[in-house]
Amino acid sequence: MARSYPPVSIFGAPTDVGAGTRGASMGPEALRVARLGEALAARGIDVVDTGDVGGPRNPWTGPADGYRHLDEVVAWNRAVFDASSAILRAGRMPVMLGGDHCLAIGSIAAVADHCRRAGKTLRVLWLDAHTDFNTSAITPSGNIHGMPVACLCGIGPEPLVGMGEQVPALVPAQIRQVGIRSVDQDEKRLVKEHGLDIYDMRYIDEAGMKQTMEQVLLGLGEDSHLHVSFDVDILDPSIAPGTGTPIPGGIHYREAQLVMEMIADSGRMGSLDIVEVNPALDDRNSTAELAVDLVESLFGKSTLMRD
Ligand code: B3U
Ligand code: MN
Ligand code: MN
Repeated sequence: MARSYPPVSIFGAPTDVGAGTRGASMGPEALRVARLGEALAARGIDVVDTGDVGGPRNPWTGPADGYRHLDEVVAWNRAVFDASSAILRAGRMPVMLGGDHCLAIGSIAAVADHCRRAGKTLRVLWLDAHTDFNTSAITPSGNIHGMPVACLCGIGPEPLVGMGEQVPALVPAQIRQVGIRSVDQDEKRLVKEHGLDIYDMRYIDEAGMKQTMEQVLLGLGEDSHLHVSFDVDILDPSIAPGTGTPIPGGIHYREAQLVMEMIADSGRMGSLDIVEVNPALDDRNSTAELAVDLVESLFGKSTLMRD
């Protein structure tokens, strides 16, 4: 049976201010060139592309007090927060095209406020090679794309932690992380301390992706809003080379399709980030094309005749 989807509003946040490698700022255009909007429209979804939000240029300076480009990261996240909030208020599903993963602070803070207003229970599915749970005290890089999950859980600088009305935006029990295989030494201690629910590559290898995703999606109900934050570096670099911090040993094509298909089957996805696509490192836009292929599955396209 075909599932019907709420209307979708795509917007881009073309910046790499949170990253340590330049180029994710070109991600939104790469996803458009790969025909993301057209692919969703072809599935019968009401989709509009509202264009890009704006923000400061990347000054490409070093870290200060443990943060690189903090002011710029705050400005971009405010723009993302405002765009996501407006889309949610209009009763549409925001699809944020990054940009680097620091932008999920703004998108998820907006979703957290929306869920509180709407009486919905928010669950965040963080698809990533990294836990992104660093702080200024323990970061090896100062890059804020390594910190968004900590900021959303209330650990971080005030302007990022207090992006929305609900502070902190999330508690760790709302988050599921899948595909993890790169966690810094002190970050490991912190994720354990805060009890993050992590399905790392070893878990996936042992349990298989079907059981992993059953576990991840357990407990979602009528009143659940599932936010999917899709960092393309969850994918193995052999199939997704166009990303700034590729880590070997990632999930492969069929596993990735199953992740997306099982999320689609849950029927609970209410918002989405697609981040860390870096065309400067890509092989003829193949990573953006793969991301679009996977997002089609996320919106119910099935390899067999189930849709
Ligand atoms: N954990 C490292 C690397 C990193 C995190 N997220 C990305 N890279 N994309 C750091 O710099 O925090
Ligand atoms: Mn990430
Ligand atoms: Mn990552």
